[in-house]
Amino acid sequence: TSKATIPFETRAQQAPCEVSKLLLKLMARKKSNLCVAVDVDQANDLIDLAKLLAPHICILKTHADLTKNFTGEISRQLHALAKQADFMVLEDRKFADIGNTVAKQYSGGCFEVSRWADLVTVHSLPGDGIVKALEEENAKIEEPRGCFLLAEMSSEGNLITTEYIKGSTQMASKFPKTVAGLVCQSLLLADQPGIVQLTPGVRRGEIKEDSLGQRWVTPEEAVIEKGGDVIVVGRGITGAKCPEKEAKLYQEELWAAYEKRIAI
Ligand code: 5IU
Repeated sequence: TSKATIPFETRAQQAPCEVSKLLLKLMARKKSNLCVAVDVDQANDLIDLAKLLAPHICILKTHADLTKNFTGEISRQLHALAKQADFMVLEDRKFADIGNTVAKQYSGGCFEVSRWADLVTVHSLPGDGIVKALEEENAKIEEPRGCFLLAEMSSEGNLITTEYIKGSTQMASKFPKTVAGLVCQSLLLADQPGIVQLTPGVRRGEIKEDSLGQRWVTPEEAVIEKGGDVIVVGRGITGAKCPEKEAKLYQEELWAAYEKRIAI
């Protein structure tokens, strides 16, 4: 049976990756498969939005490098809020260098990502060393940590091929403790219930693309047709008049789609 029709609670029991297990349990407990991409310019807006959106999300996704004043104090606040309000933090860093460099970018530098992000995104392009680097760094941290490997992208004209996708899924299978899931646009590794599928490019309404190659599908398409477990919504929520109300709408619609999917 495909993982798409197995409830998150059941999948949690079968997940070899600790963060994946915790995430799947969190989603079931909170009835939320919504991840909001909070791509905002100012760190204080990031914290304000995190507080507002907290009840509706399973993951808050950051891009620390596009937010001004993203200091150690901000990351500590975010981390504390995540624990208190029961969500996870995903830094969408898309690491893409050799392992030795990524280890330093992940644990050190100006953001010290491994201190505060439960999860990070990483390109499979450089090969196994990049995941090995994260695995070694994670061994130094007490809290569980994991990553999402990029298998597919939502953007028009991206260079990812079927061979590349296959290579990424094989890499994910090689590091079951560290790889919590895949960022993808279709159901992959359907026989591995612990591999959580993160699907960006989702927006309610009539707008289907932006001027820079992003493509959006509806919440229901993302969950049912593409097999997305955690759905990433950015501007659909952060650009709304009332982000909190909008987040609630997305949460309800996404959860209903998930319930429909597991009933199939
Ligand atoms: N994101 C994508 N597509 C991808 C990957 C990441 O949109 O294939 I990998 C990120 C970029 C942005 C968020 O932070 O997800 C989507 O935001 P919008 O819903 O505003 O397009």
